[in-house]
Amino acid sequence: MNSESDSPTETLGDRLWGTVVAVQANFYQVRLSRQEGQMPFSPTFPPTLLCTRRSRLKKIGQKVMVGDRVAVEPDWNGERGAISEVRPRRSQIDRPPIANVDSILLMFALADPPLEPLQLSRFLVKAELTGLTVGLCLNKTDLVSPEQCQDWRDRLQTWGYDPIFISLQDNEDAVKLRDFFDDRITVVAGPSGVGKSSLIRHFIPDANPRVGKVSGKLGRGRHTTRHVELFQLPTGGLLADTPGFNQPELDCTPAELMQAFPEIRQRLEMGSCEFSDCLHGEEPNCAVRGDWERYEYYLLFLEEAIALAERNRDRTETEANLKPKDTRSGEQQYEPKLETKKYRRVSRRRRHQDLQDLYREIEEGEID
Ligand SMILES: Nc1nc2c(ncn2[C@@H]2O[C@H](COP(=O)(O)OP(=O)(O)OP(=O)(O)O)[C@@H](O)[C@H]2O)c(=O)[nH]1
Ligand SMILES: [Mg+2]
Ligand SMILES: [Zn+2]
Repeated sequence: MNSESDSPTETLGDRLWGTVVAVQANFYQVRLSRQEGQMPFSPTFPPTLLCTRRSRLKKIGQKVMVGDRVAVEPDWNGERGAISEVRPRRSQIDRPPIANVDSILLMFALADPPLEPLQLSRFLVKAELTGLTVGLCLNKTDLVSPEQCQDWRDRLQTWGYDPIFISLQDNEDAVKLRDFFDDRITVVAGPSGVGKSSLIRHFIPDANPRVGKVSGKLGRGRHTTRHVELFQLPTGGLLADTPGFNQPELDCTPAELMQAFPEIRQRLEMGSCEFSDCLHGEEPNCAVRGDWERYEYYLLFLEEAIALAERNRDRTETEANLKPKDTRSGEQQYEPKLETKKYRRVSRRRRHQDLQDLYREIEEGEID
């Protein structure tokens, strides 16, 4: 691994290719891929170039987001660039909004904050639901005994995971993560205080991932909550820090939930349940139910998934058949609705709205 192998050489005519690493209002920071015969830090083409978006892309409504692979045409003597094409996205996550993410590294601490199996499971399930590669890193080994580390290792292996144990107090330790990060886009996620930003600072000392100061006006974390940036590792790969949160919402269907447990996947590979639509609860002759540690967590999450499915069904039925009508007395009543509404369009519009809010805040100087 070396810094010259960070991304494949790509050129097309006069255009350069690169990856968007940050978005600031209508400007994009693009990290360029190295061109043949060009030094990685050539003065003519710096490794990152501040770019605008060609108006043709604006006209066709082509958005540019962090993680996008883009073609860039040099402008103003190579000091600036203009994005002229966006490659189709391989993947996209919404929180934080990043395209082409390959993997999620879940980071937890062995102590301070304490490692809680239910919370860890919630994060693991949430990460598995994305369908991306999931890695698990347990930090702060310096705060626990080697025996405690070994106990966690054994326990998590029965869950189907092989965590990487590190302490960021030990300068050599984080090297264990390099192969996981190699040549891909990784999002580092996990609860607050486990060492996510410290990890990024460890690899990229001048990256300075922003640590939240509370913004007076909105009373919420400045930078940490919304600002998205990819940091380039000297050994290859791009990392995104995320703000810690403690209770991820699972919002999945029961069928999706089953697939998010390695223990269930493994049991279904070995045998099948009597009913093809088995939820692995009370059904007879279930191949999944049994004495495995996280079965009770599965049942707990299943209840949530079923409740969510019921809420969605009720809402769909109500909204499909009825439309709200204001009565003369000012009360709202429902009356049959003539036209059916497509719910997906609403959520897409809402997602779009989130980004619009973000841009507006950037322009208003809320986030920089
Ligand atoms: N003892 C010990 N402390 C650590 C280690 N790694 C990080 N810390 C400390 O843990 C605290 C939290 O670290 P951060 O990197 O800010 O944690 P974070 O995950 O980014 O937290 P949020 O941004 O709130 O989500 C800091 O005081 C770090 O110095 C470690 O390996 N051992
Ligand atoms: Mg942080
Ligand atoms: Zn079953």
